[in-house]
Order: sequence, then C-alpha cells, then structure tokens
Amino acid sequence: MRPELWPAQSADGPESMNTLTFKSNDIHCDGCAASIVRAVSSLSGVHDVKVDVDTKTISVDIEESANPDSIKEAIEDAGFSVT
Ligand SMILES: [Cu+2]
Repeated sequence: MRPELWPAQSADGPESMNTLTFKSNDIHCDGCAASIVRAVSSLSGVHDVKVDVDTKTISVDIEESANPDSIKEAIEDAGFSVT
C-alpha cells in the first residue's frame, strides 16, 4: 500500500547503498570473472557486481541490509580466495 516507495528507491538512494571491494589473486580471465558474477549476483541485497580482471578487483554494490560476510563467502565458495 505504499507504491511511492518504489520509484523513490531506484531513482536515487545513495545513502542506502554500499560498495564493497574485494581483491582476489585467483582471477585470471573472463571465465573467472563470470563465475564470480554468477555466484554473487544471485545473493539477496546485491545490486551490481563488477570484476576487473586486470586489477583482480571485485566491486559489489549492495543494500545496507546485505551481509558483507555472506558475499565474501560466496566468492570463496566459487573458488576464489579473497585478500
Ligand atoms: Cu579464469
């Protein structure tokens, strides 16, 4: 019964969003990047996942309610150690 919340949230709510950055030396190619995106993007509270193969960096945009530890675990479960 609060339809006005939806457009307000997607328009601009920077204060409700965090960006996590992880580094993994196990990232070597686009296949690695795709594995990580697949593993992380399905987690609740995750809005966007970017993997830079050159810098071996993973950037995850999450809602404040999302658990950073669960995201780290998902990356590690996919076979990538996080530093
Ligand atoms: Cu690879």
